[in-house]
Amino acid sequence: MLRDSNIDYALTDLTDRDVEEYYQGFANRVLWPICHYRLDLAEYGRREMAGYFRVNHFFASRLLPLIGEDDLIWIHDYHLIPLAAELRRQGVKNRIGFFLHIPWPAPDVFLAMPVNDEILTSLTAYDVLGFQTENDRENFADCLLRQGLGSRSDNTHFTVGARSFTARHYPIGIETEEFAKLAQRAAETSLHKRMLQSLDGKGLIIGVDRLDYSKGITQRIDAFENFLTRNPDSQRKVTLLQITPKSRSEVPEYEAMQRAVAEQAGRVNGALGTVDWVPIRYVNRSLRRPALAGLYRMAKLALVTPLRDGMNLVAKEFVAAQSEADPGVLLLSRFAGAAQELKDAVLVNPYDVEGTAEAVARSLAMPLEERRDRWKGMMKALRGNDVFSWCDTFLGDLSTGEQGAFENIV
Ligand code: GDG
Repeated sequence: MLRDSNIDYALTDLTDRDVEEYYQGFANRVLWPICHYRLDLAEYGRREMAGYFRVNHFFASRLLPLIGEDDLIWIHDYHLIPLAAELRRQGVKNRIGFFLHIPWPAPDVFLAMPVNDEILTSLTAYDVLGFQTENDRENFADCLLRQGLGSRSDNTHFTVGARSFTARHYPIGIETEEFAKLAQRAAETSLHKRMLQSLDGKGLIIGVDRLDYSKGITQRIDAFENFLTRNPDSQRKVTLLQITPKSRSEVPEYEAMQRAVAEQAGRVNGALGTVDWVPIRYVNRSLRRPALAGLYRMAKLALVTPLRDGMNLVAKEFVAAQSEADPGVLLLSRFAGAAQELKDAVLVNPYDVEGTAEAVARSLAMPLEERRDRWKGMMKALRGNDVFSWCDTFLGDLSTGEQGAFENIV
């Protein structure tokens, strides 16, 4: 057990086999691609599927002795979908909620996954299911009903046998005010001054994403190249800083992508760069949070163009980091959950490289008044739903309702 201020962390070890089958295997080579509409990348293996359920069973048995009678249990994300069903089997009657941070795909995609019934049935062991957007909740409901695994009395209430549960959307927020203050303070640091100096008057465009195929990084670089080629006057006037910390390097698709993005950035820089101007600065490692906040604030434009994203917190952080007097523009994929709330962003289809390039040109030329109007609209949304209200709303829903045994899972 590890204690940090008022939080106790219970830690447990996994074997190499567990990590390979459960985490790298089923979670990241089946569920992640399926939920991001990449059927082509999903690799099903019986061993990995069994590993996923086995490790969730193991987590449940480790958690069991720590659960108090009145505890609310809130489980997060796709690695842990079967955890409630495992806890129910071991006799837990507490209220249990689940929040899915990633998208829930359309039924034709989800139902292509071999163990889709087991995954859907496991979800019915929860009392409250949370999704990022209404679209995700509706996709989930369509899957459940299409498979005949439950019935629905209204938008949010579902019944499966003797049990009922609710499924709602709870768009996740950020610490809006704290992030804004962090960005304001960052403008005073020496890193910030050095960065400004190195830009030498050129406009900064920023992209920040974990290295992941769902984030649309290669399409974005194509769009930026297209923008520079069609707008030669902008060459030498802007620089794209793409910050892309490595992630999941043990999974082959990620390793290949690491090479592909570095080569692509190198090719664009070779083709368009000059002795004193580099179009793309590509940083393949993580920055400290205050530094990141300061860079967001310095940027005239953020390119947040995932092909599919549950929410995308970078979009929200970028907006919160802007100065009211001279805010930058957010160019946002309509396939990010954040697009449902940030309607004042410049919304793009990231698959449309030329359309995105045109939107870059429009955003860079946007008059101050329009930038301020859009920013105000987006800040209103971020203040109205920050991470604290997200948490309170979910836990409020989880704490109201009956405790009950789960009878359908055998
Ligand atoms: C999943 C869902 C959903 C990134 N680079 C650095 C850094 N970051 C931070 C960002 C942001 C976070 O990582 C990334 O969050 P996202 O939401 O953009 O994306 P995922 O990691 O894929 O998160 C997503 C999210 O869960 C929450 O529900 O929005 O849809 O996929 O906070 O700032 N932080 C630091 N240095 C970096 O270089 N310090």
